[in-house]
Amino acid sequence: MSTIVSSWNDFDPLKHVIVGRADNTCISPSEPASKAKVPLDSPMRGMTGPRTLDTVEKANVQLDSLVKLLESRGVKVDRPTPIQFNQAVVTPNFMTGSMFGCMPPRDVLLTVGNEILAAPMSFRARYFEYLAYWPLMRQYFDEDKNFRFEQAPRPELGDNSYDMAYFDDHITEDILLERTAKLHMVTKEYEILFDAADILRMGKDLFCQHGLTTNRKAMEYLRRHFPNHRIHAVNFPGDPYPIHIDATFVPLRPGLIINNPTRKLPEPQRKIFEANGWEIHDAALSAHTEPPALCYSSVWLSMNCLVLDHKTVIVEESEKAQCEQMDKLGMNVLPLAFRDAYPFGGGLHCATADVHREGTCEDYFPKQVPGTRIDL
Ligand code: DAV
Repeated sequence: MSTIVSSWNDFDPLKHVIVGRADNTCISPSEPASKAKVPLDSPMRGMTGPRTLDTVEKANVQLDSLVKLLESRGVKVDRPTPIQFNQAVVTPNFMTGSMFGCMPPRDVLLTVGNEILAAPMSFRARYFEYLAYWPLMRQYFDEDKNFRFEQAPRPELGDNSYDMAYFDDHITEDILLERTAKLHMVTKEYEILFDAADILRMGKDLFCQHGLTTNRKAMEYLRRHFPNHRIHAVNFPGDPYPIHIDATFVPLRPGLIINNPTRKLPEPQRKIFEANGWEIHDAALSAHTEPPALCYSSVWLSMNCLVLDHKTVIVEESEKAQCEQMDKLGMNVLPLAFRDAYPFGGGLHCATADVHREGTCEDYFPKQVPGTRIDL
């Protein structure tokens, strides 16, 4: 038997990856957590139902072209099995009218070494999304005797899990900015809540964004679940809808990170990077002033790139400034059209989940300093 699953970071040479599919994706009904995510002025507010077939087909064309590009670079690609997402989710604690989709595997699957940990998820509509990945997980389990196939505690996601009074008629973006800077999120500390895309994997250190989809209890859970790792809490004031770290803080290779210039890592949290000689660069501005129609994410998907190795990165092709910046930083940039896929759950990093990268669990931060560590 050979090793199928092994990945410790987002930059070592990529060998095997899961790429999502757009089939059957729904705009799910408003719920406590997504109310907080869908921007106040978005036409998506109040909209629900399956996405139109022409938009699904266009997104799949671009997802398929990502698959072709990866395969041409020698990367093995697996795909999830879309389920009928246009069905209600009913549990003892909540009901909601539909599921979401399986375009962004990064949100669900956290790969740490020989383990893939399925996240609890913080949106009710995404409660059963893991099922789209279970056929692959079963296959890896059969083929790789060291694969640890794990699921984080399933959350209740009842009304106790959210601040149900977070949204009222007087809410404004300024109020949201004030609250998120103070770490007052719509998700409470009632139970362990995280999406996998809030966790940045860098060898022995896991940096977790405290935001709408990941709470402090999740970090404490990760500390106990991964006893050989060091768990850090980071947050990025400036984002009224903080969700997922991968359009905010993105490593390109050991020692080099780009940070969203409108969501800067606070000074005390920068110390660990400075102490270990890492450079943090402001990311280039997006070429766009608006995301595509009916998209949950911001224009900052410009920095949501997929690193293939320490010198190669796939970037959305219209993001010329971002491509140029990465080129100057010494990366070989592979541009790829991907904006038709954005509304289905994000950019190039979101649309993928690591199965195998070369390399081992390195210590990139031998000098640990207070400021981010949840247990220091
Ligand atoms: O900037 O809207 C998108 C992250 C998606 N995984 C943003 C964050």
